[in-house]
Amino acid sequence: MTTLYGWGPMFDLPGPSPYVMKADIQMQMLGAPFTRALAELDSVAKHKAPYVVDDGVLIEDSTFIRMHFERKLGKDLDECLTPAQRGQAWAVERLLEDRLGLIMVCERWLVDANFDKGPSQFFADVPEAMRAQVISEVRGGVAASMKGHGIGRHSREERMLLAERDVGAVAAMLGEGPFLFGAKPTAADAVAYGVLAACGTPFFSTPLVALIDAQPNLRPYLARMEARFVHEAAWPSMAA
Ligand SMILES: N[C@@H](CCC(=O)N[C@@H](CS)C(=O)NCC(=O)O)C(=O)O
Repeated sequence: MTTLYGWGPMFDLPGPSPYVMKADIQMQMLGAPFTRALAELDSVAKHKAPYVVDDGVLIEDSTFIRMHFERKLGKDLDECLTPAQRGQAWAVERLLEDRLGLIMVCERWLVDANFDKGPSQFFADVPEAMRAQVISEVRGGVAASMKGHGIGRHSREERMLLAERDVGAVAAMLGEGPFLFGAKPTAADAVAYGVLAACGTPFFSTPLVALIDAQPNLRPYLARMEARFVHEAAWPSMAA
């Protein structure tokens, strides 16, 4: 039995986490049968979602989840790619997850209005008497980690200059598609969907939305990925 742990629909998205959406889509691409359950971060060492329990074995981190199922099922999500395309796929994944994704985190966590309508919901179960203190500590931790990475040291305007280049690079790679490397979706499409959808949700007030809209091929691409891979009803209710 295989269970993917994460979160279901939030923020007008199939889920709040690009990494959970990526793992979900990649497991579908691999044909791995699985059920979905709400993450309990305190129960896992890395304290992050997604994680999977596969026949009693815990796998943490979306990339290790992909590797585990590729190995187990004897499949390769990038089998149709040339060696050069494999390199490009890995590079675009890193750009999306390790740069654009962090800019998206800054927009959600460091901009007060976005935090209040978005990530603050994660603390709804914290007793009211301690909620403000817990929020302040966790938000402070996110701000510190963004500073430590370096992205948090830029102004919001500077981050958007970088994001514009990132979004433009992915859109240029996609071209007429229909997927990043042609007719068949590959692992990088799952990553691109997760991060670009998270940047483009109109739920948040962020210049990232306009950057996505400025690329005429991106919304149709996201819609194509959704038509194939998004099954919102399959997550348990967040209130359960
Ligand atoms: N490298 C990880 C990143 C996962 C990640 O950052 N997950 C976030 C949600 S988007 C999380 O669980 N954060 C909780 C925490 O840091 O305490 C992966 O690819 O799975």
